[in-house]
Amino acid sequence: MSVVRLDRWQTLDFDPGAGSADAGEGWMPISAPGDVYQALIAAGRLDHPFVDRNEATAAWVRDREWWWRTTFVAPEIAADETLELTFDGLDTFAAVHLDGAEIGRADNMFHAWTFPIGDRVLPGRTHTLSVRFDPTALALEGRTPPPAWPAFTDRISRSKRNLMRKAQFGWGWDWGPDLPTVGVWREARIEVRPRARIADLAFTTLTATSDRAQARIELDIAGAATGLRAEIILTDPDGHIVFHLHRDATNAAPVQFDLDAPRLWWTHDLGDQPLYALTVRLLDGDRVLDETIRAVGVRTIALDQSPDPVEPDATFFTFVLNGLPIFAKGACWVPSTSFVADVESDPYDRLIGQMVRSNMNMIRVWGGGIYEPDVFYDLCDRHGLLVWQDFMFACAPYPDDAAFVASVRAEVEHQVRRLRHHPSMALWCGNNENQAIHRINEDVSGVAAPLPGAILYDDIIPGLLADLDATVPYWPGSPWGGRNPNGMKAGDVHDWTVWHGVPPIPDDVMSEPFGYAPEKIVYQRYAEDTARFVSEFGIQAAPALATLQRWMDPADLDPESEGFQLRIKDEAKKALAMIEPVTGPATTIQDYIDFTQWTQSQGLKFGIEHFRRRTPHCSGALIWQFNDCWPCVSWSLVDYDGVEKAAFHTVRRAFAPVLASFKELGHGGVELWITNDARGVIADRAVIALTTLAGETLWSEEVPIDAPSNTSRPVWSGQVAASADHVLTVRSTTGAFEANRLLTVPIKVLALDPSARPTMTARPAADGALDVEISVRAYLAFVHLTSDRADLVFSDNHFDLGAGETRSLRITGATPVTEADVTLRCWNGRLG
Ligand code: BMA
Repeated sequence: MSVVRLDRWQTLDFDPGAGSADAGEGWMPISAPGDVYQALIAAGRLDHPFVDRNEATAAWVRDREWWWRTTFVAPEIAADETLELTFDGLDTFAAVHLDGAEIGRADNMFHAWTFPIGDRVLPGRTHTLSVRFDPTALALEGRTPPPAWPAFTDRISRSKRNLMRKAQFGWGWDWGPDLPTVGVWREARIEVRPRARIADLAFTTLTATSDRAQARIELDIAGAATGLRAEIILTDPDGHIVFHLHRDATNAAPVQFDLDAPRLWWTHDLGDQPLYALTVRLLDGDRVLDETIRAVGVRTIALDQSPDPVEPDATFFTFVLNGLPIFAKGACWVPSTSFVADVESDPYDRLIGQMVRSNMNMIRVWGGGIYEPDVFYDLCDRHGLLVWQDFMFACAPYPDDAAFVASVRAEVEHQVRRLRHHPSMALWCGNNENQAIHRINEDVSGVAAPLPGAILYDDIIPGLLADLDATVPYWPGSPWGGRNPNGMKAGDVHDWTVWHGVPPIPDDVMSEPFGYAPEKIVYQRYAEDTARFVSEFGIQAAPALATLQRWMDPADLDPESEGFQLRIKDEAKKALAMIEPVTGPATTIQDYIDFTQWTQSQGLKFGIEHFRRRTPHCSGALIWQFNDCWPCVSWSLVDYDGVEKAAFHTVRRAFAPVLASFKELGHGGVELWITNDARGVIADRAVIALTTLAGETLWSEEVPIDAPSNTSRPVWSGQVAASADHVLTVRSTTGAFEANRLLTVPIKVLALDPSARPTMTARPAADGALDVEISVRAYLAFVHLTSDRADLVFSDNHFDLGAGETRSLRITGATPVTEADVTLRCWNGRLG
């Protein structure tokens, strides 16, 4: 087996229909994986579209015909071998040419394309390979998308995005720029391959307890002939062989076997992530013809949808890992850059580390982006994060003609075969919001109609999964389940009452009209949510000032400026309505950043605490959205430069395995709840105190805690009158949970001492880190450190401190951190 990687190319654009691989001047070097924006930026033909107001200046790129060309020397092949040209991804409408002759076409960026070329090349000779990418508008000329939906009509009819199997967000989203990519966006190679080969390999855990697991391996050997043998070896994480089999390669029967005392794979909050190595070889005597190695995990995953015995007419939606029901804590993932081919700089490692640090155990790969590369799922396996994987359809009706269905079939088969062995894979989901938006449109128009493309989620995808991966659960859409796809009695819910003003759907019908007046979208409305699993909820916040400064013209650093508005892809008035009751209006850019970040952090804290208190009736809270694809104002917790917003830290605390939270009951009634997602019983004593902001204790009480695993219960109740000068706190006497607090009034009316300032001492720690201690003499809110450096990692940040309290934290960075790198800020009636 030999491989020639095709990573060096040249690219050039032409008028549609006028291009060729040997015409034109000014061919630009480009590597594969890559896209034409990268080539244009490097060649100085395009200013970076993320900088200043440049996005629109790249609009011409999509209307050009793009050619890519490269050369290769054809390798020798033996009689029992073939020569194949494989593109792991072509984006999107492509005609592949070898020495000037077209050898095939592609029209789906979500699966690999392979072309046999053995008969077309001469070993040792240099050949030319070229790919023509047609403008999507030309490729789809004359075709009309299925009737679009009001909110999406404009974008869909302009781009026809739902007619093409191409990343949907690239055409612009309510957090993303309109920058559709073009190019060889995944690895391209020429491979000498044996005619007999390992075509497919599947590993499945059928049952698993700590004593014994049952596993199954399925092998598909193409061109298997008598005399060839298959060898299967499974080694445990210490390298010991736990299963070994030699058999005739023509034997296609699944191999089922037991593992004694298996090392089970868990999410990072519940246990370890042991990975076994599965090696399969195809042997001709001693000669290895083909070999496949996969890291696999032993675990079972199921979705409990049994009736909830406590809440009438409702059913659970609870992930069960190795027999243990879990509360899924996490966020939705969008592509980490608009330039999805940009694998080298993709910050997967950092972002997934941040998810783990924020106590998340599930990540939802949202259906308007891409199927992420292997490295993403490998990291989820290694770090103990479950993956909810949408298929790539979002917020649109889709075609169901034969050609489209065939293309989707090829895509689903490819992706499921690629991803199913990952122990992190927890759910296959048909699409994002297609059924739910369709239903809203039906309700608003009063006209019921079939959902275009429903056959994909109801028939085609589940049909393929029944063959390819029957053990990981399938869910037809997000949200889905029950009488209304977004109803709260069954399945999952996208709770967009807060922010978007989508009315709550207790069961079947919307409970009120749409609207986003401040009182309609206040974050306290999360308390009305009675969902089984909230797979989206979120509030927008601006990124840190330094992030905006890195990308924007200083003249645009004003919330009213046109340049700033270009960074807000949703309606700007929603943020203003959102912050109004909490912080009051923002006039400066710094206010806008602070007020939106504070509101986001307090709103998500409120929501998560509510959802977790509903354990076991609710068993999941996935925030919209974790990350950004460019520097913008969005719902993300981590901005494009990797800087954590205030909410990152409040979410981290609210997602901690053991949570103590206050629930306001109205009329001054308050309860303290303990939510325990950890594996053991929590036995503790909690101290509850009401203090003034100056630090006087009005009363305090100590209560015993005895919280079994996977429970949430009230442990105390009392009366606390709303006051601008009081704060209710709870702390653990054993350190079993993080301290928490309840402010009974919004921050804008909190009677903070305007002269109070936090003080900070800093000293260098090992490896260039900086240890910091922050103290206050009177209560201060929103105490935090900012930095111009995007590489800094704060072990803690963004907290309130009570009178006389001190908080210690560590800051690490790519290079040594000094006190001069950070600025200490707080809210003491104003921000400074
Ligand atoms: C949901 C998502 C996205 C969208 C987000 C914010 O509906 O599925 O499509 O970006 O809300 O509006």
